[in-house]
Amino acid sequence: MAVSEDIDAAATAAHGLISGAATLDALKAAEPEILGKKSALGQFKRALGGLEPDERRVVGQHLNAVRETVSEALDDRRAELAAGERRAQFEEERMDLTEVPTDPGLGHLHLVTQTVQRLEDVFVGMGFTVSEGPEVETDWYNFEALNLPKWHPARSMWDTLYLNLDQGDNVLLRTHTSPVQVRVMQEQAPPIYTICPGKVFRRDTADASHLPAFHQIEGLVVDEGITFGDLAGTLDEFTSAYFGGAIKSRLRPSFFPFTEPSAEFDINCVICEGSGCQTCQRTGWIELGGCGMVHPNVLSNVGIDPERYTGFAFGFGIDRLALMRHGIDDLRDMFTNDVRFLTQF
Ligand code: FA5
Repeated sequence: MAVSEDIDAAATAAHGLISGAATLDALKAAEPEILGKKSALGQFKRALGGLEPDERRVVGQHLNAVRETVSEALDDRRAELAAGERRAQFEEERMDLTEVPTDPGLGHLHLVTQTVQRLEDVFVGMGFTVSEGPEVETDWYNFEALNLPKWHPARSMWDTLYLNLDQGDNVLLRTHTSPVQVRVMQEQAPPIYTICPGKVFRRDTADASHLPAFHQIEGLVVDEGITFGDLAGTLDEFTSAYFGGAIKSRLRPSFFPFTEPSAEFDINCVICEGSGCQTCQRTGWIELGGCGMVHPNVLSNVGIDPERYTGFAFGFGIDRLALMRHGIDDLRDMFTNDVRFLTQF
């Protein structure tokens, strides 16, 4: 039948267009010519109306079968080209993750860690050991054992963060490193010469000289015959070992419930070395921390005989110490983790 042969010839041409399209775009551009209304196969469809009913049925069936084959071939080719183009794209965008940068820019210890290590070196050189304690404490270690019963007004010196563990106000984030001295005294009989560095927490709003989480270092000595003179000498020795011989320390009367007598200790301003400048408000001195002779009640609380032993303790802020030593304006700069700042130290 002549019409059927023409249809087959048109189908062959259509398959030729399909397999000849090398890209998805080319295939899309050829689609009107393959199965579109104006394509040969499209025109046969329109011409069916002019045939006799019998012939129309036969030719119609043949045309439908052919169009279906062409349509399937078109779909297959489209999928094949799409997969090929995706593969090519992946290949082009593939990243070589084994690539090693020529300058990996090795990091270094954080300024606070460096400061802790330097402090430890100085005190270990003076014969102290290093002790650690938990950051989550009970009220007893953080306050009661340190001669701060629940009703003591001096508790307000430490704005405390309590943990909600259904235990009332019993579990808290330690507000200072002083609870570590209690733990050391419980575990170890005198003589004790130790320092306790660590992280502490307070409900303080962050500003240039305050952080809600900061670092302290505690010093504790308990032995026979320890006097206030030993405390002053140790702090002075530490000051020149850490800051250099030009910087001296001094003690001013103060109050802490766990030491009696108590003092604040100041050092010569590290910026002007004592001559007076803006940083030290022209006094030549900067406050570093608190200290004093361990209160007899604290010794009794941990089972050490205060008639036989005496001791001293001191505690100061490590972050503020690093700030002073390096002339940093704002404590917060140390923890916003801007590498441009951190790589300076
Ligand atoms: C104490 O915490 C006492 N435990 C110190 C002590 C130990 C006294 C042993 C006597 C014997 P104070 O609350 O003053 O004391 O804190 C000590 C130091 O921590 C301060 O001098 C300061 O350097 C630092 N500090 C306090 N609050 C902050 C804060 N929010 N951010 C950064 N540093 C702080």
